[in-house]
Amino acid sequence: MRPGGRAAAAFAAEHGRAPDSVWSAPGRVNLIGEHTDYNDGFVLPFALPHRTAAAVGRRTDGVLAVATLGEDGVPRRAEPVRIADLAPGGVSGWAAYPAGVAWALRGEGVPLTGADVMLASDVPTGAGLSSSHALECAVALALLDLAGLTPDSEGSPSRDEVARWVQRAENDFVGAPTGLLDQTASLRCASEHVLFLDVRSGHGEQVPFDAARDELAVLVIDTRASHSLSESGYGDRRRGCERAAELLGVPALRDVGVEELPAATDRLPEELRPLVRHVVTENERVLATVAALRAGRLAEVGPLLTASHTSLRDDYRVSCEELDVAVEAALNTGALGARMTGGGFGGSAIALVSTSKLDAVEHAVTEAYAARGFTAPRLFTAVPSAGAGRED
Ligand code: GAF
Repeated sequence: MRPGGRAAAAFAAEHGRAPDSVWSAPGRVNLIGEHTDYNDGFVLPFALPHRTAAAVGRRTDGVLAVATLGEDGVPRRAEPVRIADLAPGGVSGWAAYPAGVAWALRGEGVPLTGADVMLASDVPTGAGLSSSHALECAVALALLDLAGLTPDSEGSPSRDEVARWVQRAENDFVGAPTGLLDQTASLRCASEHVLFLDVRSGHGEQVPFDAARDELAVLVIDTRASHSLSESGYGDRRRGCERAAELLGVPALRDVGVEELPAATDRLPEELRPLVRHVVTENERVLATVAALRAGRLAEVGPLLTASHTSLRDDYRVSCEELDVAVEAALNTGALGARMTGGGFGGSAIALVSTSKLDAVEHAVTEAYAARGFTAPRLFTAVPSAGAGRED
């Protein structure tokens, strides 16, 4: 059963009544445009078929009571909290994500009278595929629904506003200094398309993406190497970019043109130069990828993906051995391109592979991991799927 059905059934079993509604939101892969979002740049994600569902029922006592369905089908219950008492640092572990969303919505004046929430998910966790944002977006939409608000309809916040609220939950409540890529992807992506998002303006264009038409597939390789954005070097990279922009006298690194790159990097301390080089060239690669997709030349995207990985590995330094081995094994077996996706330091890689070579690439990656004694990777192909929405 899909997460929506499982969440609804578990809610009914737990509370003896049907939920008021069920909302779900997908995880994502980012085709290209990594570590550009907090530099006001360009990203190109698509939604995974994997989703997190939130079944909700109204309460009137101001309490938020959340449970999540384990793989064994047994609900794990978080300590119920009074929404009025929520404050950053007050909730830890997985329960901080739904609590952070309620805290952010409360801060925006959304009237919350309390809620029972049952979560169910098939988004791989800790895989850099945005499971936390899928959870937060599903909870945000479900709580908004209880307050009589449906994003993008008359009198309700837009999906972009909800993305910013979810970002606040993540940054200020959970304590992970992430950008806008993941929430926006989860909320705005559409099936059969990648979302070309200009993070500065919020302008998004749905670009058709049908790899199967060219007998290609996007293979997702979950390295199962640990990935934690709040504890990793993510914040260091982000601060480095902000410092570089300040020294260059621009609002964000987005404002450095590729032709100005040599002169700009000359003006910076040694350690900031590779960060700027990555961000500026990555934005260019997103634009080149979009141009190739618009022209129907999907195969041209392969080398751009690989160049992105090289830049993330050598300049931005957010890759790791497991990601590099996956990318190298895929490329050596004939993938058109491959790269890490998401924040890095573990998590997942993607490879653009001809369908005739899929088995060989999967085998090569699995063998390369076994030879190095790494935990076996999880592999699946993914097509752009629907963004967040109501389940029933
Ligand atoms: C993580 C963050 F959450 C995103 O905001 C983004 O910065 C990404 O890493 C890197 O592109 O997924």
